[in-house]
Amino acid sequence: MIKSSICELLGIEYPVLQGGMAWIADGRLAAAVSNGGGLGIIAAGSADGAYVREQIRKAKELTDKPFGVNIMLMSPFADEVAAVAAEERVSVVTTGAGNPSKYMQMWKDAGIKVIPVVASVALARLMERLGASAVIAEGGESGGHIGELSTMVLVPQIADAVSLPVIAAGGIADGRGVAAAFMLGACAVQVGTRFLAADECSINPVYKEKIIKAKDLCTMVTGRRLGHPVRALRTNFQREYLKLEYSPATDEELEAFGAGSLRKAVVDGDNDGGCFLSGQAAAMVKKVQPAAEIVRELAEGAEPLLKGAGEWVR
Ligand code: TUI
Repeated sequence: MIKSSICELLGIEYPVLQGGMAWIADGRLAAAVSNGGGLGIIAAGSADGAYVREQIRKAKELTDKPFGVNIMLMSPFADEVAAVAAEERVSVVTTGAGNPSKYMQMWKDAGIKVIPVVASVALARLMERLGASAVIAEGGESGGHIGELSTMVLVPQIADAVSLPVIAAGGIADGRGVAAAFMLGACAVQVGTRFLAADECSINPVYKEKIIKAKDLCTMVTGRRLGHPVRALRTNFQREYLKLEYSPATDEELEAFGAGSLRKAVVDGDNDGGCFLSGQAAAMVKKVQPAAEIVRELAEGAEPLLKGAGEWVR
């Protein structure tokens, strides 16, 4: 059984967090992951406070285990959702796509453990100074909004820079990834893409099938021109978006082209107008299965590898 300081800190059985996937990670998925011994996380994405409160209450009905809420800091509703998380006194808040400094004191006053996603050493250091409980070092293999560095180089640098527990994310989809993350200095992992194929993940079946069928080169990054690089499955829509980025189209035209595309993927499974966010690990996701089974396979898959690591030393 893999145990680390994160298990005691968060009150969970396995050192596995589910990523806060916008439009996707709802109360149902979060509760299923938490019931499976990991930490489920509800994603606020660009939703308003009422939606997030509803999902928190749903999760509370479905589990008595701890779970978290992810605040996407570029959201126009970030202030509102940050307050809802504090009012509802969720166990954990994770943040993404920005610097959460202005909310830290409010969350800490509510007794919430704050775990920001960081994509740089500087932000990790700042978060430690402001009282974060841990940080998530998320590499560019991840789906959705990404930073510059890959998991392999980001995790050890963050682990060297702070004395907080470090949670590795980006490209982790099986026990090998978990074991590797521990070797890089992490004491837990955050996994998104593999949970897209959880039974309890309510995305359109078309999306799940695309993940299961994905091959190694099936993701690509768009959005660099507007300063928000995003990794998604390589579809005709993504190719068209990329073409537009390198055309004389205005920023407004570009934004209009992408508007609503996350919803179209998640809700409608719209092959032509949807943006199917996915990490590079999609090719390692082989089947749809219960979330609890995914949590267990991730943790138990790492055990023999970590135990057997001595084999390399003479
Ligand atoms: O946030 C994510 N992944 C996301 S958010 C999202 S919703 C979205 N919708 C439309 C356009 C863009 C996003 C989909 N996927 N992951 C966490 C993450 N945070 N990755 C990278 C970062 C990050 C990057 C820079 C965090 C902080 C940062 O620095 C901010 C600063 O001011 O220092």
